[in-house]
Amino acid sequence: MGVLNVTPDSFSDGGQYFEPARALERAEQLIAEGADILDVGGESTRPGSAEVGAEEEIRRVVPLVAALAGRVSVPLSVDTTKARVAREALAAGAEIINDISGLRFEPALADEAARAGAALVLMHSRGTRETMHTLPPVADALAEVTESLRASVAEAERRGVARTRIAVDPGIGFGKSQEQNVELLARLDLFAAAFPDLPVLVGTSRKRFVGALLGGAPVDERLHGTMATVTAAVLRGAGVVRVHDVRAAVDTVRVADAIKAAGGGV
Ligand code: HH2
Repeated sequence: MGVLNVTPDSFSDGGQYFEPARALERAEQLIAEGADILDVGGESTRPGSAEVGAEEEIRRVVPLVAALAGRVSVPLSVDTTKARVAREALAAGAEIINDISGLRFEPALADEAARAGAALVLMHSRGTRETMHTLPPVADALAEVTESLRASVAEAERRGVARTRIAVDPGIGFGKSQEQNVELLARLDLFAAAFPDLPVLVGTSRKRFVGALLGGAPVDERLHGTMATVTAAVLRGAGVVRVHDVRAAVDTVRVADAIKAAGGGV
């Protein structure tokens, strides 16, 4: 899954693809590099980022989704927590909604996914937009992530989303300590085993915990570290990896998949 942030302030690519023509060009580049899904985001979730109203998010995301839907063959995902944005994006041709709140912010988002027969990614996070990066970490991250996402999956199904249309994501970097981010990757097989029938999505790309493991590497020096996390995630059961650097990730996943197929997985 290739990331296409059409925001002025995303932590690693903010402002770069805010212009519609640049965004289309970038989308085509990500597909040429081998992305199987594009994830379009109109609101940054990085610590300290500004909240965007539904109108503005729709203005950023929906025309791009409509333009892409007519041009590309890969499924389009929209990274949003808002039911209205989801509705309009699905009407414009998106097929997947990626909700970093796991339906905690606007449970009605699941109604939109259900109505459209869309797929739904439920990511674990805690707290509100304002507090999710500053809450003290819980004692047992794996238990918290698993229990919370069980509730998210149940809510989605209660609102009519078919279980076969749901994927789960432990939400690396969202309200977890440095150690917990590493631990969640190390124990991803246990997380995957808690949802044996659902695909697991993992997003580690260029995140701060990778920089910290590399002694404080800035965002543009986290590529190799990110690919190590992609390898670990694939070997432990991730079915989808959300990345900015698609070219590198495609090669990494191909090799990791081969090692896994030869019995090297967990
Ligand atoms: N991480 C980010 C955003 N959306 N969605 C899922 N499913 N999983 C993730 O780990 C995830 C996500 C944060 O990264 P990014 O989009 O690069 O930055 P920003 O939130 O600043 O736009």
